[in-house]
Amino acid sequence: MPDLTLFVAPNTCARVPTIALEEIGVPFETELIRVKINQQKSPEFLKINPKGKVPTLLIDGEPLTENVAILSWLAATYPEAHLLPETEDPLERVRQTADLAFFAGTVHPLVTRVAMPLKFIPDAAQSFEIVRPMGIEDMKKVMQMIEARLENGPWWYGETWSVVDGYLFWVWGRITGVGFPADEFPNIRAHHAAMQARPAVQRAMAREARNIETLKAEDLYVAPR
Ligand SMILES: N[C@@H](CCC(=O)N[C@@H](CS)C(=O)NCC(=O)O)C(=O)O
Repeated sequence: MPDLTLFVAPNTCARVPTIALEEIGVPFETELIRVKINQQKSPEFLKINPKGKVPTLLIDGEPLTENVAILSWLAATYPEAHLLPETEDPLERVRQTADLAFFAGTVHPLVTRVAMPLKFIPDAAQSFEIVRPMGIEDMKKVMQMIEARLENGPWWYGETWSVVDGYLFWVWGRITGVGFPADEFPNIRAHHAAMQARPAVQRAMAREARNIETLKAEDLYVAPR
């Protein structure tokens, strides 16, 4: 059994592989990165992940980066956890990769615009009055597509839960936490509630809550706003 350590920070997309690991039920450690002091850009961390990002998964001490890769590796290494629907068909398999890539490559950058507009324009008024509202409008179009897909839910793959649902869970929590209008999306709201009821998700969120407490005690917590 490989030794697994996941570098994480609260409220980030590292929540997705944390959920995946909790669903698998394998022992793993999380290593907290202190984003407020840019620990992800420290020389020590850049030796592990030169991109300076979480999540980063150490597998027997060797780093694997990028959510798409981490989640795909976990799904392939622990097939009994059914992180992705079983298939022998190469086309179906890459369609699953496309779904993960959609969240990583299309949805995640929109999350950044909605949730962290100061990354685009350091002026607070412009960030919150221009960048965020424009991001919300673009995000609505993506969420309308997801809302329609979940008509055949409750999950992304219908009756079958997958780690793609973990990705949607992180996105929805992140954007609604900063004012994205949830009312127009009843299927996604139901999806979120169903995710919150999963014991593995509760364990992942409890890990995150402990990390938030650690950061607060060090005065290093950056609350979403
Ligand atoms: N393409 C990467 C993106 C990872 C990413 O953007 N992580 C953010 C947190 S959600 C991060 O580490 N931000 C810190 C920084 O950019 O300094 C993936 O999908 O894993």
